[in-house]
Amino acid sequence: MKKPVEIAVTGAAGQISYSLLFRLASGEAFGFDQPVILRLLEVTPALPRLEAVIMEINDCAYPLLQTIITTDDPKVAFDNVDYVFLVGAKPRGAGMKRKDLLESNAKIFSEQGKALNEVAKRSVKVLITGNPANTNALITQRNAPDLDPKCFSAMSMLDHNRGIGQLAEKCHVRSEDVKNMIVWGNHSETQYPDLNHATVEGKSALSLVDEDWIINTFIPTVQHRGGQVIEARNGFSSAASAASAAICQMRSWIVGTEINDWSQWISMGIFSDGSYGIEKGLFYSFPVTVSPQGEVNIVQGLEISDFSRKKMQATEQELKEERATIEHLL
Ligand code: NAX
Repeated sequence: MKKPVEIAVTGAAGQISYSLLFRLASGEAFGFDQPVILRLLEVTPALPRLEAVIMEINDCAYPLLQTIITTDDPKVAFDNVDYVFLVGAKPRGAGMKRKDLLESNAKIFSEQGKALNEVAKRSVKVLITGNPANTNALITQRNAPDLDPKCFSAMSMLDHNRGIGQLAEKCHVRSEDVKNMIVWGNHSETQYPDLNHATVEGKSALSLVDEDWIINTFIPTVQHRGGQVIEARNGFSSAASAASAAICQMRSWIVGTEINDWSQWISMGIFSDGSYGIEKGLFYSFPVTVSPQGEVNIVQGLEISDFSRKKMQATEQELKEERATIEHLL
């Protein structure tokens, strides 16, 4: 029997976690021979609601699940932890300005960054899903100066998978026939889903779909998909697909992209090293490959058109503006 891995999830009583926790406990994310310990963080008023989720997890009798720890203290949740899903965040309330949302989440993620810095394993992998995910990743990382910036990534996998889904549907193929999708930039409506390097059954995507569809249908559909889901679900945001994407991104980060069925490249919001002229230190979504040892490498040498360059710069600019809003908390 392998030694258990310790997995922390924040926002554990929320919508995304209601899908995520069961899949983590079943072995889907870390392997069907890998025992797990779940360390669940919630705000104090939500702890009773979390108890209901735990009752249901226990009722599944998952063989790999060793222990569940629940807490409202980040230092308890992150103690010696191997993997962290930062899902919990404050939602945008009615009439709330984006600046206020950024600030209130910045406080949450700076506290959690400090706790990770103090108590997490030095090899920890932290996936930030709570919005605004890229800027929350920046805040978490900057508040954890003793951890390697490579320990952090912001979730782009949902946008990446949305792009694959749209292209597969358009070309009447299975999602596994689509390779080398890219989402550049911020997890927001400025993100740039890029088909210039994508292939469908080995053929260039550009030879199968026309420019008008890419510009007027594909790009806006992927950019605004989150809003469409909220409208269709009467105000509730994507949950099961977000949990699925979190598992895809974390699993790819652990086992590497070579053995993935769904893509050779994935998109990850990572600490920019300056590739493609993107400012160093921003958490920006790049196309990456991951080695079987978990080393993330930005795909280099891609030809970037003028159209793409403008889109990549617009989403970079938004990230700089978000950073300026919360600069005092870094
Ligand atoms: P919910 O509002 O259902 O759940 C959030 C949970 O977080 C709540 O139970 C709340 O009590 C908890 N929470 C708040 N502050 C906390 C803190 N300081 N410590 C621990 N827990 C805390 O939201 P849900 O639908 O689960 O979405 C969670 C986050 O994911 C949101 O910020 C949402 O915008 C974001 N998303 C990100 C996506 C991405 O691709 N990066 C896509 C889906 C989703 O929109």
